Amino acid sequence: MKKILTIQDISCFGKCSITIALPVLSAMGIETVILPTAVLSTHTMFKNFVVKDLSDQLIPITNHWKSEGIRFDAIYTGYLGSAEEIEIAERIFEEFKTDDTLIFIDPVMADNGKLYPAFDMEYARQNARLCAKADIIVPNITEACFMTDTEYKEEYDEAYILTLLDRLARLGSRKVVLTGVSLSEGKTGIYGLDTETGKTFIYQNDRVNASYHGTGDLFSSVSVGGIVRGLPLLDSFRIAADYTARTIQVTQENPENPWYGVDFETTLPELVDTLRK
Ligand code: PXL
Repeated sequence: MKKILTIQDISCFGKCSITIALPVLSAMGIETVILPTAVLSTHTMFKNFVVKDLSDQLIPITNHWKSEGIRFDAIYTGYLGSAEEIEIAERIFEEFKTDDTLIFIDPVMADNGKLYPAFDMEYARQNARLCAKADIIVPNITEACFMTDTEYKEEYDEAYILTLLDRLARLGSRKVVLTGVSLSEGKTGIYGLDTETGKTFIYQNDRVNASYHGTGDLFSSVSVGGIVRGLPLLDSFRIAADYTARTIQVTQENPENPWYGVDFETTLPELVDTLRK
């Protein structure tokens, strides 16, 4: 069975990071190994959350895995929480990367033009350094701007996206994929660049007018799951984008109107059906 190691926090309540990656990747038929960087009572959009940092546990845990000869087909990082955890993630890549290990980085730190509460510019610079170690990075436009010192724009054209892709490519990842790119009214999607061939790729789906926490984690989990299952890159991103949009739509229709996370539990069987086709 394919194995993915995912390194991110556990937000006990709120549906994001590991509480999305683990169920989604498992449902996709992938053995999912978790390395929790911290335990939070909720994700950071709630007030008064409490956190237990687990940085000092990460190397002892991975040393044990190393001694057991455990290997991974991919390592997927998301929300890391501190500069120290970024450094530890780098060390883990060095320890576990083989020619067949995909390094997939979602440099979770910002959205809508702003850094998340826990982060500053130094963290953005560290994340940019981490991205050099990746095969694939999937920042949103805000994260790309922070990592490349580019002005954030709410309204932009294709030339702006191509400039961002070019600057991201210079960070060193083999493939760079911008998420949340909207190039026409009512559409959103991804715009990617393969830095080895110079070829760009694009997928746009219908935009659902709502934003929820954890949708980036959902998109990344399905994308890396598809790639590790052996699907072509663009098919993986297409399935992930469609599934994320569908899940937002279903969440919006839920009369309980959950604000803190998406109803991926409702749509997971549809994802599994899609993969069977
Ligand atoms: O969904 C990204 C994410 C993951 N983990 C924590 C977060 C966030 C976004 O804010 O707060 C703890």
